[in-house]
Amino acid sequence: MLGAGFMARTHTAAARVARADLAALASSSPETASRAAAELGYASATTADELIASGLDVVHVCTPNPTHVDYARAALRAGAHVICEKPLATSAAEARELAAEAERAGRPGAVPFVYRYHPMVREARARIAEGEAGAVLTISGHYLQDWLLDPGDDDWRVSSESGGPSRAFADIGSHLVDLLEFVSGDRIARLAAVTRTVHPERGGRAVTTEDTAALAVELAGGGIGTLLVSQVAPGRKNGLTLEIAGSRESLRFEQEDPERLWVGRRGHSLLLRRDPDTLGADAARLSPLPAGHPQGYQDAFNAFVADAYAAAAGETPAGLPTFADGARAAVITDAVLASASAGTWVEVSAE
Ligand code: SOE
Repeated sequence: MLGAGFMARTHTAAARVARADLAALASSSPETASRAAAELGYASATTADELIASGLDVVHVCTPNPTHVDYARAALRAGAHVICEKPLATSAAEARELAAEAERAGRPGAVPFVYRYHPMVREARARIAEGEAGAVLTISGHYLQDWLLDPGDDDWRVSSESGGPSRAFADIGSHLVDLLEFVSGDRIARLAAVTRTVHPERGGRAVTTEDTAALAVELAGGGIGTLLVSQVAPGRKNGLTLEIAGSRESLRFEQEDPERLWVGRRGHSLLLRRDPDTLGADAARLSPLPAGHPQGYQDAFNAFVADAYAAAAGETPAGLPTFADGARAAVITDAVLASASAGTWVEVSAE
């Protein structure tokens, strides 16, 4: 494990469920590493270089964004399977290079776009893939949080040096566009974005990264949509919502209420609840608990890590987000920044 923050804890809990041998943890200082290793149950605390050189099967990269590429590449070259937090890189070019190298190494990596692992997301995806929902006409989505609402709120992601040029979009917009493309089976072909930095100063430093982003998108398949991303939306903690209107049904998924999927129809609408006995195979596979026993964020994370380990062992689990998907989100992030700065629509490369 590289890192000792919230994501390191979440990955570790999932690694335990997958019966990983928690070999070593490294962090920004020896003190933090020793404390976190003891708290989370790693056998040793070490430095990043030693950890990578020690020949582990899997390395989890949960460090600040600009360090992802160097650590992931070094771990890959040392022979490890790498699970790297998003954004995979702070530019599309670097993310693509890393994804290509991982592909060549035969270890395509994994990026925790974990909302894919909610069973009701798989149900929505299956309804579109199997034609039940019809052709995708419109998409509306938002991802709203409030943890950076006040000018006094600060974090390493706020500074472009320690977080990268995009903040709100790279941090949470990336999840939203990954989910949109995963569920719809379609791709964003063009977009127009507006971004705002609501607080130009935080912690005595000038802020250049965005607090909010609003997008209009066109899909390759002809559908159109709007997306809103904010880290300054009062009362919204982790409000990711995706609504897709097909020509026969609408589908609405809310991350904070992940046991349900709204299926809108002109005649009568349905509110489906997660029930492995009645859902499709993909949704049922991700339902270790029976109906009526709510699953949530950590369950999705556990399922993601289990699949990433299965891929490391040579299996091909359905819907595992790889470095290629991390690179795709980085391509869209670059397009958002380019569009916002030029004030025009931009084409989003298909790769
Ligand atoms: C903070 O914005 C954060 O922890 C993101 O970094 C995660 O990706 C998201 O899942 C929850 O919010």
